[in-house]
Amino acid sequence: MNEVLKGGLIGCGFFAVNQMHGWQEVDRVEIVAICDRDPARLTEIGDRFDVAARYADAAEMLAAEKLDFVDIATTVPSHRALVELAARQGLHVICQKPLAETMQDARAMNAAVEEAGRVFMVHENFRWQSGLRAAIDAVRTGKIGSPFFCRASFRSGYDVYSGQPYLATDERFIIQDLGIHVLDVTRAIMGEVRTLSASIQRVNPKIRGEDVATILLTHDSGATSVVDCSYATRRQPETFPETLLEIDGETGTLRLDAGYRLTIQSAGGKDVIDVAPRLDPWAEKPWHNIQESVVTIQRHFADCLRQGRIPETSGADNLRTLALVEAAYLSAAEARTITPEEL
Ligand code: NAD
Ligand code: 89Y
Repeated sequence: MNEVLKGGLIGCGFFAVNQMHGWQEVDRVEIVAICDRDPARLTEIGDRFDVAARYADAAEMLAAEKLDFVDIATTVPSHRALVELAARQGLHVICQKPLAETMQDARAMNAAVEEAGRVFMVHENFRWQSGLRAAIDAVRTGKIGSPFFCRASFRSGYDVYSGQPYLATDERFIIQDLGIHVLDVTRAIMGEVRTLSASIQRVNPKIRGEDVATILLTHDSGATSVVDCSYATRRQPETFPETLLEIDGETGTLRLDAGYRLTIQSAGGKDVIDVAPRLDPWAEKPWHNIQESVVTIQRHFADCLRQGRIPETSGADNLRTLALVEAAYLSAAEARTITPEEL
C-alpha cells in the first residue's frame, strides 16, 4: 500500500488538534475530511488545518467521501455508534479512549470491525510515551529479570477541567479518563491481571466523579502492582502528565522518576537515561509528552494498515484494559476483590 491513506476525522474538539498535528507528521497519510456537529469547532479545525470537506453528520461524510479509515476523536457516549457506522462502510478505525461505556458495547464494536475485516485500534497512547516505552522495552528484554512488583503512579494537581469540562461533570472521572492509561501501561509491563481491588475518593468537592484512585493488582505471573492516580495532589514540582514507575525484578530494578529520568540497576551496574520527549514545533509543555505519543501511535496505526499487522493497542487488546477499569469501579462500589476475566 504505497498510496496515501485517506482519513476522516470525527470530533473536532480539545484533543483532536493533537491528532490533526499528529497525522501531519505521519508519511503518506492525509485527513481529507472532518466532521463535528458543532459548527464553530468544525470551522476552527477546518481553517487551522486547511481541510475543505466539512460535515456536521458522520454518516453523510462517510457516504460522500472515499476514505480508508476514520479517526474518532469524540467523547465516549458516541463511540459505539460511530465505530459501527465506519465498520458498515468497510473502513479501518482508530478510536479514542475510553473505548466504550460498557464491556458489552466494546465487544460489539470489536465484532463489527472484525466482521468487516478491517483494522481496529484504540488511541491508548500512554504506552507509546518515550519514557514509558523505554521502560516497557527494558523489562520486555529482560534488563531486570522477571518483574515481581510494579508501582505505576500518576499524581497531579494540574487543572484538566478547563480544557476538558466534562471531566468535572461526568459520573466517572479519574479511572475512566486517566487511570485507564496507567492500567494499560501496567498490563504492558507486568502482563495480564488475575485479581483487582480498588478504593476511590473525591477530594475536590466541585467535581462529580472520583479524583483519586488506588488500585491493587495481582498478575497471572504471580507479580503484584499498585496503580495510584490523583488529580488532587498539590506538590512541586508539578509532574503532569508524567506517569512514574518503580519496578522490582529478580535481577534488578527500574525507576522512571520525575523529569523523565530512567534508572536501571542490575548486577552489571547502574544506567541513568534521559528519556525526555522531544518538543515538536506545534507542541506545548507540559503536554509535549502526550503529544509526541500521539504521533508515535498514529504512525503505528498507519504502519499496521500498510503491513497487514494487528496493532499493539488493537480493539481486542483494549478489551482487557477496559475490563480493568470496569473491575476497579465494581471493586470500589462493592468493596471486594474482582477477577476482571469474568467481566
Ligand atoms: P471534546 O468534547 O472537546 O470534543 C469532542 C467533539 O466531538 C466535540 O466538538 C463534539 O461536538 C464532537 N462530537 C461528539 N459526538 C459527535 C458526533 N456523533 N458526531 C460529530 N461530532 C461529535 O472532547 P475532547 O476533550 O477532545 O476528548 C475527546 C476524546 O479524547 C475523549 O474520549 C477523551 O477521553 C480523549 N482524550 C484522550 C487523550 C489521550 O491522551 N489519549 C487526551 C485527552 C482526551
Ligand atoms: O483525558 C486525559 C488523557 O487521556 O490524558 C490526560 C487527560 O487529558 C486528562 O486526564
